[in-house]
Amino acid sequence: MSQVKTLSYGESIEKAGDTLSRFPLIPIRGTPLMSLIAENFDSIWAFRPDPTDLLIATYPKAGTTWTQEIVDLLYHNGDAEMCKRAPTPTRSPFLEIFSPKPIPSGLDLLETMDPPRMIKTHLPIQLVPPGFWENKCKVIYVARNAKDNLVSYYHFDRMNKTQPEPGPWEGYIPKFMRGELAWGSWYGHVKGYWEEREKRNILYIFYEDMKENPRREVERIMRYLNLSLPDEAISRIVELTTFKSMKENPMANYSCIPNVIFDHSVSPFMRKGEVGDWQNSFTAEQSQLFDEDYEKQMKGANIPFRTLI
Ligand code: PPS
Repeated sequence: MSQVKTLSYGESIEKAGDTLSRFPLIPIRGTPLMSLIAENFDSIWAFRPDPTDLLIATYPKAGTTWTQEIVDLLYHNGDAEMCKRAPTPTRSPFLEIFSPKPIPSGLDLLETMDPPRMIKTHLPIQLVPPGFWENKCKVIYVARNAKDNLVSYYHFDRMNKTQPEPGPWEGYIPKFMRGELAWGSWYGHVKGYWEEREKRNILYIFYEDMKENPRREVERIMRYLNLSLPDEAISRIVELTTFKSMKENPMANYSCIPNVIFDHSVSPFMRKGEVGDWQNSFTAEQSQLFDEDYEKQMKGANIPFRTLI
């Protein structure tokens, strides 16, 4: 058996130790991606999913982990113990992630699993491997309003020691606006999936809706997956996926990733989980400049984002 399969995810990261660094971004068809992802992009593009596989797609920090947990619980009838069988990135591999060996890549992990698999991606729609569309896989896209998404990404880039240094907050906002962060433009990302949602049967949901009425959104996801769970199982899922429950759940809070990658003392992965937290970071002037640019970049898109609920 290879070393990849005998080490836990966390142990493999500890072993990779010195080879980890803040990887530079390299553009793939105009989208900046971490260098190891860019260098391996051909094998990512060639990935052939099973028709029963589910893709959970998001711009980074839009509610991926939350949705992964909801889906896993739906697949397992709300069985909390079953959903603690492994940490999130093992239960639901990250399609395009490549890290120094012996950390398994997303493709390595997927190879060891039987379908139906729950696959995470941050790729913009034009970079999603064509096999997903050819096999008519279901896709859940989670979108979060730009300002909260940006604040969350800023704190994540501070604590994730494999992504480029975020630098000071005031310089980070224009980088986001110009689409220079890892996985590129938020604006292009949310619009790309929105425009294709009907043609490609994508379930497009919003972080703010999940916060406002989690039960309604859990039921929406359940129906999309053609599942039908009893009321008490749905209530359990809502309870198990509150911010507080997930923050305390070692299999959902990313404490599985050692400090050499995620330094939770800089900023916890489960940071605040709120709508409107952007108001604590943006000055009035920053907010106005951001809004003016937003109007231009989102002109005609008509995506019903809410920055407050
Ligand atoms: S990643 O790294 O892209 O997969 O991150 P992602 O999971 O997409 O986003 C992380 C943010 O989602 C918040 N989060 C939640 N909010 C509400 N309820 C639940 N259950 C929940 N789980 C995760 C997490 O706290 C990050 O947002 P911020 O604003 O930074 O707190």
